[in-house]
Amino acid sequence: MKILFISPPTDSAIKSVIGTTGPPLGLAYLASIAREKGFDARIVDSLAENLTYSDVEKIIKQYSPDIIGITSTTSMIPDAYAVAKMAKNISKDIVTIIGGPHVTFVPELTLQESPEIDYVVKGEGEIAFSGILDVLTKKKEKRDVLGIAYRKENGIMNNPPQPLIKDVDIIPEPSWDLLPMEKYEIDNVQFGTIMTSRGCPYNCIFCSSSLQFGKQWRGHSVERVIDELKTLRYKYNKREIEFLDDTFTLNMKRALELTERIYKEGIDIRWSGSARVNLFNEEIAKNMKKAGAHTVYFGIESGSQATLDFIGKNITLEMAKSSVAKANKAGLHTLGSFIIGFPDDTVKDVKTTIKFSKNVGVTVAQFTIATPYPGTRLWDYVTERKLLLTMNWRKFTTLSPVIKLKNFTSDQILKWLSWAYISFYIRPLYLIRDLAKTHGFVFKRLIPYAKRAMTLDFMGD
Ligand code: B12
Ligand code: SF4
Repeated sequence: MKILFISPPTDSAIKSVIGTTGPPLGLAYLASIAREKGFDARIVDSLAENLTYSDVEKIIKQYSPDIIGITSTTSMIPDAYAVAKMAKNISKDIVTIIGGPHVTFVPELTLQESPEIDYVVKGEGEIAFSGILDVLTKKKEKRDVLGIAYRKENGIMNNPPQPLIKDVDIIPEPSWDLLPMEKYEIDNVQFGTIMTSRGCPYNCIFCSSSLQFGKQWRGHSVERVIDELKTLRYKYNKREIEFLDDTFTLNMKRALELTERIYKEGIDIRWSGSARVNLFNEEIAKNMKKAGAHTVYFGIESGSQATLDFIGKNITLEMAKSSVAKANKAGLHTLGSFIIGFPDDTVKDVKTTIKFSKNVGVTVAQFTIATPYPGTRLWDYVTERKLLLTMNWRKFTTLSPVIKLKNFTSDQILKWLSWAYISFYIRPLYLIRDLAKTHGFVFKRLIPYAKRAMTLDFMGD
């Protein structure tokens, strides 16, 4: 049997917002699962290959798959539906499966919105997906596969969730060979991604990924990570690597061990990863730097303690200052993420956040508008109070207002977003030059994002 995995083409504004893309890692893991079970698999990364719908249609016709597996975030879901429709138009016999951080939390709605989707996989996908393959090869019954939703006569069946994979080392390495690896590059530097752990026990109101991979942190063994890094570096010539873990430093002991090993093995990569300001110290900062890290991301989110408390961030402004200082001292760039436009935010809160972004010491700042992704506490908060302005999923990019705010109109919050970028970046010109000189990768990726925010040209798609 043949499976075609597709990251859909998108005509929306997102592509120009993000400026670049990375490998669809989820599909690469799933392809490995399919291959282990003896299926023939291919992956289409439409974003990386700049494919249009008609290109994808041609590929489907040529490859003639039995199964199509589509991945999607919230803002791309209309594109995912379009791909499913295209597949069914080509042949009604193609089985369509979808997964990812959107459909996980709205499985029934997904099946209602897209009659061309046969199965929804919720949460971590590997085991549930493998279960569907067993159903399709008649080894299992649908009702026995946890973590999926599907159509049945007179309705939709939404099975209970699949338990999290305890030992993540049982997941095979991603099928990099099925991806257009050479296309992932920035300024002629080959770029790759790795996820060394899954899950995060914190409960930030806006966070979708910690719900997708669960509240239980599970790390790959140091050996496994080193193997993957070596493959990326020596087989695919990736010199720049982004660690995609929700919080790389969540298990500080392991983060220290891992960075020590990267250093000892002499793997010459430059990389970036995320930390929490309450889970960071001088030792880890030094180790990260020694192991080739150039940037650490901190979710600082707000300069207003009241907003931080609303988010449930469990950090203080002092922690933020102190951790940023430690990272800077170790020679790391620091990227602070800030969110404005929570439902009750006041002008003072937003001003305080912008001011804090400049005082906290981060070298780079990313500002976004609070966006209630399905599944999150913010989604519940907003929908319970009828504050959702639109169900047009394309607008869920974090750069378009989708919440009715108490103290701002949509236009006003957009202007504040724009002002946040201008205010942060127009200030220290010396710093921008400095970062550009050192080819700060993260900074480069942020430029298109900031540019769009500053031109306020991101309302439509
Ligand atoms: C890397 C990344 C990016 C890269 C994307 C590269 C790429 N081609 O994938 C870039 C920088 C381009 C990007 C952009 C954006 N991103 Co982003 N990104 C991530 C990040 C950090 C990692 C994604 C990843 O590789 N995960 C690892 C893999 C293994 O997980 P996965 O893809 O979810 O796949 C697993 C399951 O979901 C499931 N699954 C997924 N697809 C499928 C398909 C099938 C058929 C099946 C069976 C199962 C299945 O099984 C997989 C294996 O377990 C996640 C956070 C996270 N921890 O996941 C955010 C995340 C996906 N991004 C998010 C957002 C909001 C965005 C942006 C809108 C902009 C922004 N403000 O950040 C844009 C929109 C991009 C778009 N095209 O829609 C949100 C999505 C929330 C949502 N509901 O949509 C996330 C979850 C972060 C968050 N805020 O919580 N992003
Ligand atoms: S710490 Fe990060 S990954 Fe964890 S819940 Fe908060 S935002 Fe999500």
